[in-house]
Amino acid sequence: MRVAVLCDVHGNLPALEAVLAELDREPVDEVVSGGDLVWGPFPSECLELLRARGSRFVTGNCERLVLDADGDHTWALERLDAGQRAAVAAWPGMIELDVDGLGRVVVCHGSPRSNEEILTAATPEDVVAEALTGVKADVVVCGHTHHQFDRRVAGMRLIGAGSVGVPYEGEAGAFWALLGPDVELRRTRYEVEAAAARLRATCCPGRLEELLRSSLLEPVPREEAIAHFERQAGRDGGRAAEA
Ligand SMILES: [Mn+2]
Repeated sequence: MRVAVLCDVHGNLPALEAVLAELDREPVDEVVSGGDLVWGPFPSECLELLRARGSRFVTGNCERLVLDADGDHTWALERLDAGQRAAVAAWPGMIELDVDGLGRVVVCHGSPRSNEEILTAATPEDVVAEALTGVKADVVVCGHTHHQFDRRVAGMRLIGAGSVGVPYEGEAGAFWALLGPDVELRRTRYEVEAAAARLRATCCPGRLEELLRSSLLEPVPREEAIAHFERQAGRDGGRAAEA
């Protein structure tokens, strides 16, 4: 069994289309959306593309912001019909899968206990272990921090799937994870200048221009993004300075 985990699409339809085109060439048994799908320029279109694939969905923190019509997120909510809103509201915080070669896999957004938990490539091991307390899994796949990593902590393998739509990898592309029989951290290339024009044309409000620039057009270095997330979590850069 092979599973594609697509996190943090953030309504970036051209990026999602590029990944799904790759999955047409290399089919998988399951597609799992790891949250933060529907805040961004093409919420309805991204949702429908994944529904058409029979995807399973985990909720992210941005799904709650959209459903609560929080500030700029109101725009995305207005693009979802009643059926779509009900579907999004029902998404679980995590899902479990059995993947040959990997064992019991948990897919979540921030961590199994919170879709706002910040786990990075540099998060100290004791912090990760505490976040995973009580979790019964061989592999935990998370998103939310928009960069890829593959760590072994507390007897488990912790995977950062990266972000399809708004990656902080120091290079452009759509980043995701392929599970089974091992874990492959994947990057799908696409035309980001053309994509940016399509995304801008939606007139999606909020930080779109800043997100496009920092993730795709002039990508900030990965280490800078990791240090930013660690500071945001109150951890003063974690191990990023040593990385
Ligand atoms: Mn998130």
